[in-house]
Amino acid sequence: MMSQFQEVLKQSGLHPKPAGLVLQYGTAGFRTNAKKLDHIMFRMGLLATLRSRKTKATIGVMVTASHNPEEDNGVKLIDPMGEMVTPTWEGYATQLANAEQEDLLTALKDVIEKEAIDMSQEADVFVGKDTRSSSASLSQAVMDGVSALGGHSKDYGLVTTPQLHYMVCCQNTKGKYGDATVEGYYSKLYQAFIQLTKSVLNRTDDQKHLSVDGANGIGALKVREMEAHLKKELQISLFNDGSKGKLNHQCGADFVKVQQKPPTGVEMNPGERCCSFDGDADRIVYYFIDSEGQFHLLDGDKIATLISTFLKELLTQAGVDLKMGAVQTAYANGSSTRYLEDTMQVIVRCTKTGVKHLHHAAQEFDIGVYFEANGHGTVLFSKAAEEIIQHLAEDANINDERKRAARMLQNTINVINQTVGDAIADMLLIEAILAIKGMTIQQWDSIYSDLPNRQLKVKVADRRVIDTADAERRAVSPAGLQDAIDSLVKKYRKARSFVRPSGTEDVVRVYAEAETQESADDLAHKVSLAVYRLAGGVGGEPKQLL
Ligand code: G16
Repeated sequence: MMSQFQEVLKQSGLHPKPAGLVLQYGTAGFRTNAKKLDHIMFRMGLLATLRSRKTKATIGVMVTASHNPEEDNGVKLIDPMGEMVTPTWEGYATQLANAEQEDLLTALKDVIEKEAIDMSQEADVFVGKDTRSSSASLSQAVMDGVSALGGHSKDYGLVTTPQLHYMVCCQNTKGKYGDATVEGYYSKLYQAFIQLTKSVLNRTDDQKHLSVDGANGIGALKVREMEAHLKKELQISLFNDGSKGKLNHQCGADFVKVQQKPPTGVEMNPGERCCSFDGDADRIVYYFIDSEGQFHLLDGDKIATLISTFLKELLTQAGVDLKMGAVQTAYANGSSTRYLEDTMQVIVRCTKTGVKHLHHAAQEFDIGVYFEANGHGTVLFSKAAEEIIQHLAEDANINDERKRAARMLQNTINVINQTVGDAIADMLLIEAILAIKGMTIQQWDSIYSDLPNRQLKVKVADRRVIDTADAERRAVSPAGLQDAIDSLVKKYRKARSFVRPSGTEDVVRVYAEAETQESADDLAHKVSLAVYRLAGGVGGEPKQLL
């Protein structure tokens, strides 16, 4: 053990922490300019090794800054079942990240002591990275941290974030969830997709065609890899494949969702289905332009509605009574919440932003459909629900309709990545649902109409001055901010607005929705000004949208 600590001391000198730099484990791990992250990566390698010893399982470390610009990077830690690490360990991550160089060993020993970790235990860490130019050396720093503490790392190289979550889960369930290889991942997903769509006769090439914006990132590489498996049952035109454009620049799911316009670099014909991935392929949004050239976005809320409708119909056909719920955040469009609750009679929960929160809430249902409006989401099936469905699919005494529905539910379970939101898996599920229901993207879009909305960002000196409550729907500090928002909201019809500090970028996010786009834009602008004035805005007052 002594020599492990000596090795940590020696190696940490090669990954020094800039004195005084303080970073927080945010919505999805650490995230900032890549130049500030070398020591963080080394230390997360140390922490993942401890977590592996504590849980006696394989832990994942994904080097990515997802939707952020190319210059940034970040790290997401993955727990044994493929879920996010627990809040206590997020706290340790922050503690280790911020210990000054000379205090690192003390901070490390503190975690070992608090968690009573047996340092002679084996430790295994899976490491993956996105396509950012900084990712290679940063993932090496993670592996240096693992080896300094005597752990073993397995380098998966370039993978999407959800692929690494999947590998970790497969490894720790001893193959029950699938093979812990990229090939195993494709094979599980495409087999389920082919099973789901095989009963749909006479699909035209148009119906099988989908344009994918790969955000110039890892998702593009992986779509290419998977394409051959799909046997032309899905014909993909891939744009923004990274061959020329910059990662996430004017493209990708975040750009499309926030700007509410098509990405650059994608050829779009009226009525054609298109989708965008984000920088690490854990988010997806769909969209199309109509014959008048108008842009229509089908975001995470519309995806959740489509999937919930499909599952509910299958459950009815299969004749099983399982408790289904939907989980959203404050960003969910008011129309989507009303549709799910009033029309579909589905229980809806609202949590704080961050899939870790949604995932947790979704576990309370037999079937939990969780999606953030930004397109990050998946579906969770409880173990009991999976067993009921499996029994039914194998039951010789039920009629054909019930059996068919039960088998479809089984294949739906297999095409979904239950460990985390996954753009590729979600895309296959959505394509299968549209094919099975014989639905066009226009028909899907018309399930309900979104309330016009707007998202803005405000720069403040320290975004931590904003504190929120009620799943981020109310600001409790700074004083006067919520009152200002309340009195602004009253001036518009069907209006709602909230603000929250981002956990991935150094900004405060502002959301507003209202009956008209003009009102939503105006409200978002006025709330931004209130944030600027009351929360210490910097860099010039937010400008009115044109
Ligand atoms: C991450 C999280 C998402 C979250 C998003 C934005 O996404 O995984 O759950 O919605 O950040 O978070 P914030 O508003 O706090 O900046 P990704 O795709 O960037 O990893």
